[in-house]
Amino acid sequence: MKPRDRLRIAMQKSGRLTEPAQELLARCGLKFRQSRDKLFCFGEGEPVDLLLVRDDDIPGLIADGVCDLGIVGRNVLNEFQFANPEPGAGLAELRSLGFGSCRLSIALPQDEAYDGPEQLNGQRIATSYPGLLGEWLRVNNVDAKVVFLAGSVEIAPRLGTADAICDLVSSGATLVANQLRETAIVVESEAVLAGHRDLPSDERGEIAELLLRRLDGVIQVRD
Ligand code: PRT
Ligand code: ZN
Repeated sequence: MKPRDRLRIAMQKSGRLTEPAQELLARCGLKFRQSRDKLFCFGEGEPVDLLLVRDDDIPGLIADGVCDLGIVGRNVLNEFQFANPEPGAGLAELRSLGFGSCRLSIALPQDEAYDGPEQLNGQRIATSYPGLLGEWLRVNNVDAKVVFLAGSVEIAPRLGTADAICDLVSSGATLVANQLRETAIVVESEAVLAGHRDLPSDERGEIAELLLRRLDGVIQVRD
């Protein structure tokens, strides 16, 4: 890969995190010119560029060195780290950003009582987060079957393909609409700035440090 002298930040192209991430970078004094393909935004002023991608691709792009930093949900970052322990180990949550709050939770059909994790023994749990759920099951000593679904996880119990689900929840309205009840929190999530545990040792590292300082200022003012 060609060496880069400009810092590259990956963020979600279109979704819940897009607008707040753009706003945050603007408050850090960064300005970008959008390219026609909308994949790449060239930074004006500072040597910082943006790559606009699906959120799920962000940890892998950082691990592969295509980007230096990324704005992504902790749920996505941690899932990558559990599913890919080798490249994932080099990644770290550098800052929590205070937006995109949600939780990855286990939910059961509304009419089922819940007395604790052991109740999930032998159950089928549908999720898009097999790494995080697997870790929670291991820590809680539960022997359950993880059923991977890429989307529409909340309908699995009604379809009979799973007994419970493990999915993202914010207001809880989706669970209620699907006659489900939140029973255990696996991860409390929000948007985070992800990057390599060690910042690059060249000019990009210096720019990253400057950005982190500005970010701390912005976060402090907001809190
Ligand atoms: O296209 P791309 O892959 O980039 O987008 P995406 O569809 O995978 O992601 P997107 O935009 O839906 O979410 C991006 C990130 O926002 C997630 O990874 C989380 O970190 C965060 N986030 C915050 C949420 C929610 N809140 C949330 N409520 N992500 C998803 N949801 C879902 C939830 O699973 C439920 O199905 O929204 C639905 C409504 O939630 P309730 O509880 O308010 O009903
Ligand atoms: Zn996604």
